[in-house]
Amino acid sequence: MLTMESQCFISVFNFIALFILAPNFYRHSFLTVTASSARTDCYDDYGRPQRCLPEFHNLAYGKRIYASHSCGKPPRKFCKWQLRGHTCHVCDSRIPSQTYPVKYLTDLHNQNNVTCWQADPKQSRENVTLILSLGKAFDITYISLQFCGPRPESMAIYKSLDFGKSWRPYQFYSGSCSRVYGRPRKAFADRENEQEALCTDAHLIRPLQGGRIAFSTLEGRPSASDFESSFVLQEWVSATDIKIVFNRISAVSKRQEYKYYAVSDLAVGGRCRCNGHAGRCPISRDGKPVCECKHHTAGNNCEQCKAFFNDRPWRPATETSANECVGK
Ligand SMILES: [Ca+2]
Repeated sequence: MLTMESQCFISVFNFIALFILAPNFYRHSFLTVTASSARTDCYDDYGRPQRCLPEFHNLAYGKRIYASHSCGKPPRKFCKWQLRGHTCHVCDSRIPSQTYPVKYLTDLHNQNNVTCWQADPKQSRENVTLILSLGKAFDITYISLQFCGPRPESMAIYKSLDFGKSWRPYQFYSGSCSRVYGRPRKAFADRENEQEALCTDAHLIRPLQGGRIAFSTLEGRPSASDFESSFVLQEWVSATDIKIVFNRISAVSKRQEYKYYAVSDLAVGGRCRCNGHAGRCPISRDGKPVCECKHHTAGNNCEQCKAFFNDRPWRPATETSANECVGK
């Protein structure tokens, strides 16, 4: 079992890796949602209330992911191109060394021992879906996928704010944005519609195999530099569930055994949403995370004042004011 510190290190390490692998990554999202305000103490040394936030984590690490498809039943041959030609193997769920289960998406990502989840090559003509359920609202900074097979030609990321009842698009990736998703190819959102899901083909750099696709929630959003006063973007980064749908595989070969979705690491960077009123978000008895609300606040996300502390309206804490609830 990994300690909290090592998990934290892994998430930070992953994020540094993202900076290296995705040079376009918008650093502001990291600074705004993570580093600049990483204070877990809700009161200062003099007992005065101050904004506090739970720690930043890779929220997918060790979590059970739902996958609509996995290979192995029945056993199926698959092949991959490598530096010295190609190699072929069999995915067979009856033989442990030849399985590619969904747990390999969120295990410890070790470059020297890469473990991959895989869909069946035959299933890759269908839409293949992955879902991460977080159990409560979280503020999401990035979502990234490290591929061990061909990258998808078309892929969409969605988020839910109501535990999977409804989904809203977060980002589209496609070689033909308008034809597949009915959206223009676009790198920046308009100021009038900052919650617009954008579409890009930047993920189709050759070779089409392996590599990482990383989505930063605030990249290309005009108000990202003023995140604290942008209610629209605060809502935009918030999610209870994340869904990834692979719609079309890249054509690395005409043969079926070369066309399959395979991912070695799904990482979702973010922190528990407590509106600046909790520094901790432990797992409750029912297995779901809950904000440990301070500043006389209450609720799943500390989104209301505690009973008898309603002398002024509830507000989220900001960098300059804790906006604590006040009572008699
Ligand atoms: Ca893995």
